[in-house]
Amino acid sequence: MPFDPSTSSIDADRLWTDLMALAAITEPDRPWTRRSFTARFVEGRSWLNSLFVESGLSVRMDAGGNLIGRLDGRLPLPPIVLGSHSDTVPSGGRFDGAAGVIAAVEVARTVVRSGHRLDHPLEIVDFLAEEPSDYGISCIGSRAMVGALSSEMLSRTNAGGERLSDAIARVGGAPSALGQIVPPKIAAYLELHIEQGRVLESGRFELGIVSGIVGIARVELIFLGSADHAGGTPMRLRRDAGVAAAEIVSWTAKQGALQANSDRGHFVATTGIVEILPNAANVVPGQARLVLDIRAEDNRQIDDFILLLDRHSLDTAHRCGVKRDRFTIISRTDPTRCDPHLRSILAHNASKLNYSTTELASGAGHDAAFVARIGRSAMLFIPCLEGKSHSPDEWADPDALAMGTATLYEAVRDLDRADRTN
Ligand code: HGY
Ligand code: MN
Ligand code: MN
Repeated sequence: MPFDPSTSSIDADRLWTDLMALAAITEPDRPWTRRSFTARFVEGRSWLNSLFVESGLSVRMDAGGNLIGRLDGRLPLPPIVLGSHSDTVPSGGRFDGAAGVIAAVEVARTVVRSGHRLDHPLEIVDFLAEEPSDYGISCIGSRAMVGALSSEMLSRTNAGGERLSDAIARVGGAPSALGQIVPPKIAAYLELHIEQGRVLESGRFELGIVSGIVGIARVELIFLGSADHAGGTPMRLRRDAGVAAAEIVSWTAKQGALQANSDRGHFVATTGIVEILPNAANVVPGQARLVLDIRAEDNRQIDDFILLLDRHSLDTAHRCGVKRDRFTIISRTDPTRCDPHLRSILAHNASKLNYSTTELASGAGHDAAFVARIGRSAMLFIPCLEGKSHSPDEWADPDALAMGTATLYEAVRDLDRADRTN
């Protein structure tokens, strides 16, 4: 069903125009790419800053590098917070993150246009670096906001040797203040996001109420063998790190499928990074580096998988005559349940607008998982075409974005009325 503008005061055309304008700020040769901490990202940030100001918001940057727009409320209450992220994966899409930030701005604009101020302040956050960054960590801004960005994380460097703390300062944060910050009090956090899966599309649901967000572990493995001449080295004398890597990639897919078919909820395992050195056609690979991404609703299932991977990768190294030089859990977030009260508010307001909804887990990680550590947090999904995301083919329908934004606006109004104490 198309979005019916007579049912909501949001401006669907303006919403779409702004989202496409932000999408246009991309590395020209790799649409759509706005990697955190790059000049393109900073250009997108400055565009957002102007949009926040134009929309009647006061703007600040917090110590963790999050861009925050604020509409004051009538009462001295903790803010209702909306947001997402404006950074992308390399060659990503136009909707992952950005749709949630622009929808939040449209909600704020609609509040201003209505002439009825909220009792609660309303804050719109563009969280810094939600995607896995060049410093090996994701959700940098939301971790910082809730006090979960450790000094060890801040000291990590990118390939160029820049420390994460210096990168945060470079984009306007104040990393040295992070040790003293007290996480902010919030009334609630709501994030609109594309589903990045196919449940809504295949079930023909207009919106999704997220029940929970998977936990994510990222594991780095390095195999060291011997780089040798591909022509002169007999097969039986090789110590081929590439073969060990290939075995782990294949094992991860098979073992991941087995785990996914157990009745322990959503489970996925991906070998997203495979680097072999020296990466030359006529050289037996002497080194291989893998980074695995393991996700589940059940934390114990992640633990079990890592244990199996540890054992299997040692056996594989032995069989291939190579050394397993590194097996490191580079990041780990726990599964997060979304707040039941907020889920019911989202569901109630979607049905008030006659939108069909279903509850579903999020296989993607989100800032909302960290914000849940400081307050009630929930997410609203809109469908995306064939579930595609993290790809230039990512697409969400303007009507879907409008329906999600209209629901977000009504939910904010509802929350504001209901929670005068909080
Ligand atoms: O990888 C994720 O789950 C998210 O899109 N950053
Ligand atoms: Mn993403
Ligand atoms: Mn995202």
